[in-house]
This record gives sequence, structure tokens and C-alpha cells, in this order.
Amino acid sequence: MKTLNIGMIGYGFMGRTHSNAYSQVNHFFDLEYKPILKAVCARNEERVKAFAEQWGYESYETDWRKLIARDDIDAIDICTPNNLHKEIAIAAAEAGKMILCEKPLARTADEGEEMCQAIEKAGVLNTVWYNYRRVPAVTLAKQLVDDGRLGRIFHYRANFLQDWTISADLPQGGEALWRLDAEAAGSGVTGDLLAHCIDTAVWINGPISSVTAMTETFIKERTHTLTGEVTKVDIDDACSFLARFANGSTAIFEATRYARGHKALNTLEINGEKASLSWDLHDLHRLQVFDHSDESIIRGWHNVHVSDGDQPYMKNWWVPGLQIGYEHTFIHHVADFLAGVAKGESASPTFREAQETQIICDAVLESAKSGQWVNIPS
Ligand code: SOE
Repeated sequence: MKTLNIGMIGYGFMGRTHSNAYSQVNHFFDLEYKPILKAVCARNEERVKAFAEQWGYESYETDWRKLIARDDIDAIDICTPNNLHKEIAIAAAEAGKMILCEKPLARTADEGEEMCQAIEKAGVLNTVWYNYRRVPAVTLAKQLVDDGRLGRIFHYRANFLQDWTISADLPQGGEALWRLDAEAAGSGVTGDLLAHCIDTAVWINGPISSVTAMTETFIKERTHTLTGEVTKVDIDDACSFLARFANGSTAIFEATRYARGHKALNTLEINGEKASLSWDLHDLHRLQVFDHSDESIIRGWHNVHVSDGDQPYMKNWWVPGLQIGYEHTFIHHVADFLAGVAKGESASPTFREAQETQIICDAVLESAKSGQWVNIPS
């Protein structure tokens, strides 16, 4: 079996999901390549050493430039806060490494464009970890739309609701709370949560052509973890936007971290002429399907438990009826990436595909500022 030596930078929540995926993938998928946990990199030596031991990395580094310079690393996995994605990705591309980058690709579309150009110039394989595409029920939704089972699409509806930033005492910035610091994150819920919804939406329903948005920052000032000073909050705590797709369908998207009671309510619904689909992360193995051609006495919404061998990814797991979860979406992504490596192809979404989401996020934030519709260049 051929090996692919991974050098992962950052070891937070995503570092754990990715490390788990690399460790599990060859047990469940027949692949030409096996990822090797060669090195993990982070600034705090004591903690990165402990992480390396816990997850079985062969070595560790405290300087990402040294990691990229190593000859024994084939692929760089970027799990850092968003403000470091660009510099690391460009350096990794210039060193000829493959790159797996956490979402969102960058803080802004300008940064994303520089990253795309760097990987295109270097010709390195790449992907961005938009994991929810690889929930089997979501992949099945895409298949049904592609097969024309919904007919003409009229509406797309998506939400990503959380409630973890409601407390005014929560500081911003630093290792645990960089998502609240615009300098590190780029934006708030738009780049963090809506980016997921947009990635899935564009993948399933095609390009978005225009948006009009509204954002709100409910807590205007927070103590900054790194300086101890109370500073202005520049992220969007909530964002809602309307969109038009190039295929003529209309859409409504909403994300917030102030929806008391919701921890990760990520949902989508698609209404077509012939059928509708609905999915909810809290019940991630189920796809709700309404098929208008069913005229029987039991017509109505069907609750499809996506766990059979002929449904996406499921033949690689247990027996029909037994479900899988969140962590498996990352395993699927690694499996697809490794299958691509064997063919010399990048796994979707590539940097260039993820850049489309970046452009839409920028347009959403621009519209929220101007109060105007913003067109997305095709
Ligand atoms: C934020 O709380 C977060 O962890 C996002 O950063 C992830 O992308 C999302 O999948 C879950 O929520």
C-alpha cells in the first residue's frame, strides 16, 4: 500500500476530527493510499507533544515553516484559525505539498483568490473540509436533485443556529474564542456557519446569482482574551440573507449564535415541482422526502433512514439499519481525497470551488452594509 505522510498544523476541535479520520479510513475503505500521521505542529510544545502521543503522530513541530520544509511530509492539513490559512497554504503550495484546508478557505475572497492562484500555479492536489456534503443523507439529496427527481427547483432554505455566544461575559479572541475575533476569523456566523450552508447549497442547486442580507452584532464590546482590554466586536452575531440561484429558484438562509436552545441546528429544505427534500443535522442519518407522484393513500412525507448499502458511503459501514455520525463525514472526505490522490485529482470542494462560497460570503457582508442587492459574478 502506498503511503501519504500527513503534516497537520493546529490541533483543536478540527485537529481531532481530522486525526480520527486519517486513523480510521483504511479500516473501512479499500484504497491504494494510507495516510501516515507523520507530524503535528502547534506553538505550545508541551501540548503538541501530548497531542502527538494521544493520537499516534510520529513526531511534532512547533514552527509550521519547519514542518513545510520537511522532505518526509506529502500533505499539509491546515486546522489553524482562519487568519493563518493563506500564509500557510501559499507556503505549502510553493513547497509542492498537497493541501487539505479547514473551512472557510480564507477570511475574504481576496485572500481566497491568492490561495487559489498559488495552488493552481504549483499544481498541487487540494481540498477544503466542508464536511456536511459527505453526510450520506446530504449526498443522497444531491443525487436526487441531479437525477431530476425534484424537477424544477423553486425554493432552497437553510439554517445554522447555535446559542453559545449569548453571554456578554464571554471574551473575544485567543485560542478558544478566535471565532469571535474578526481579525482571526474574518467574519462571524457568515464565514463560520453560513459558509457550510452555502457550500452545500451551491453544490446541490448550482450557482447563486444575487443576495440581499442583514446582519446584527448583539454584544457590541467584549474583553479581548489576549490584551485584557474591552474592544469593539466586529463579527456578525447573526446573519440572514435572501438569494436567487442561476436556475431561477429563490432562497432564504439564516445563521446565528443567539438562538437560545439550539446548539447546531443545521437544516436544509428544497422544494421542487415534483418533490421536496428536508434534512436536519440533529437527525443526520435521515432524509425526509415528499414525492408528488405518489398518489397512494399513504402519500406524504417519507422518512428515509439512510443506512442501506446502496445509499452513499453506507456500504463501507455496518449493516443496513445501523447508522453513523458526525465524525464519519471527515472519514468520507479523507477517503475521497485519497481516492483522488491515486488518480491525480483533487477532492471536491477544491480551493477554486470553495472560493465560490468565499465570494458569496463577501457579497452577503457587503449587502448587509449597503442594504442593497449584490450580484455575484458568474
Ligand atoms: C462553530 O461552533 C462550529 O464549530 C463551526 O466552526 C464548525 O464548522 C461547525 O461544523 C460546527 O460549529
